[in-house]
Amino acid sequence: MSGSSYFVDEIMGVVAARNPGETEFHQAVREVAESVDVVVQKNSQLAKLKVLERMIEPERQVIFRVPWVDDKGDVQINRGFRVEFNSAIGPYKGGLRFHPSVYLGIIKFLGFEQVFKNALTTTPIGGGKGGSDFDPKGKSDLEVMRFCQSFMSELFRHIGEDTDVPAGDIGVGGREIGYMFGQYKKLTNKFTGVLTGKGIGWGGSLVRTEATGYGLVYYMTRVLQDLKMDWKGKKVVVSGSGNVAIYATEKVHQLGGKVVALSDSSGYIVDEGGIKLDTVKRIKEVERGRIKEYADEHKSAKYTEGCSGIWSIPCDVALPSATQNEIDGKSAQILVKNGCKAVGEGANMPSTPEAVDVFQDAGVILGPAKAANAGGVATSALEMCQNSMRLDWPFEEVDARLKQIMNAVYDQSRAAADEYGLKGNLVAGANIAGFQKVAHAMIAQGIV
Ligand code: NDP
Ligand code: 2IT
Repeated sequence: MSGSSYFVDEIMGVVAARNPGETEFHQAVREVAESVDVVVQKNSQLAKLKVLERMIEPERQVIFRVPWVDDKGDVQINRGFRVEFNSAIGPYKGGLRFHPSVYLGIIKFLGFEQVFKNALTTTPIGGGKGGSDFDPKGKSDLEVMRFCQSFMSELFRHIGEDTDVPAGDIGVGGREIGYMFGQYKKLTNKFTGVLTGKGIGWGGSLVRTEATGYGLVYYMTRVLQDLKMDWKGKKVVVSGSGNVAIYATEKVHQLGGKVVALSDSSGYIVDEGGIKLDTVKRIKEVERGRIKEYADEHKSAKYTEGCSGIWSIPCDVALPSATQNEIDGKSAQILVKNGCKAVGEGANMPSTPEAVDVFQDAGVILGPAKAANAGGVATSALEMCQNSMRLDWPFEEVDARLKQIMNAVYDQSRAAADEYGLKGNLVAGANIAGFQKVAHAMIAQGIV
């Protein structure tokens, strides 16, 4: 794709001038602008009503101080964010990320992408994102609790079950959601579906824990079908070893594939016989340890320091599920050279623009994050639905709905790509389909 169109240049000029230094946000906007250029050229109303120009400006952004006291009695100060990006099709919805790299540019790229992703899910949710530069790694449960309580002591006034419904992302799982929910309930005296990813038995939905990883594999099953392939006997490399990576691995194994590698920010493990997921779940979910410990327990496995080397392992399918820009152009070239046929983005924006070009030029099918990892937020929407009804659906029902949604995400993206003569370009297809749905709602609701 070329960024040379007048429309794209104009959008990018505005984004760069108004959001200086926020490079991840610029990257996310450029990709969407390049994809929807053809749509805007065809429909003069979109240009006249400045629909994309409005979409790139968040409806509301909140930045706040998060003071807390560590176990030594020292005062710590972090920064909290919530960016409420777009509410055209429903309440703001999107996760909270706790990671030392968090700054406004990360939250804005995530919030912007969430708008289109959520539109693709077929459920009525707008887009938002939040988080903090707090690092949960190495903190005690009590420190995490005190941080979460302080974070919610400000966030609570901006959210609500019909306004903005946060959830998890990197560094935010069931433990953190529990502490934040407890504080929200105490401050408001209300038990509502204000957060998703809650525990089972107190408002959480079955399948939400598994949903992003399972959904990614359901989506990639459709990609493989188009390539006249299935998972049986396929070698799969998954990066990360958190929530998304673990449940993507579980579903690949259930469908007959073999995941041979996982990673964390320190390094990666290779186990050619197939990753033993019970060990990973214990190390990561129970002990909160490092992936290196897997190789100490399983002599069949080898650990290597540094995470980018994971892409040099030959595989049929790659599922990057750690973080943004984890596959650069060079890593993409190695994957292609080693015969990788398809890439499914479990993480948000894991492929750099150079990597995307390499995959597309080589005919490797790329399932973009907005579509491929939409199963997590889609199941959050199902949790909201169950909370509103004050009912809990069985596992099989939520899983069947998730599968149905992932099929719909895929069908809409493929149809949009076909309509604009971009057959097989699921990146453009997802961007166009998501954009059209949000644009339609924004136009109907006037200039607000
Ligand atoms: P977790 O916190 O559970 O796990 C994150 C994993 O990625 C860990 O293995 C972590 O390693 C690794 N990682 C994080 N940051 C970096 C980094 N800068 N460099 C290398 N590795 C890193 O998060 P999730 O599994 O929930 O999220 C993973 C990705 O999936 C993110 O991009 C997230 O936005 C996306 N996503 C998550 C959804 C969800 O429902 N949870 C839904 C849709 C997308 P370490 O422990 O060393 O930090
Ligand atoms: O990136 C994502 O879609 C998520 N982190 C999940 C958000 C949610 O609201 O479930």
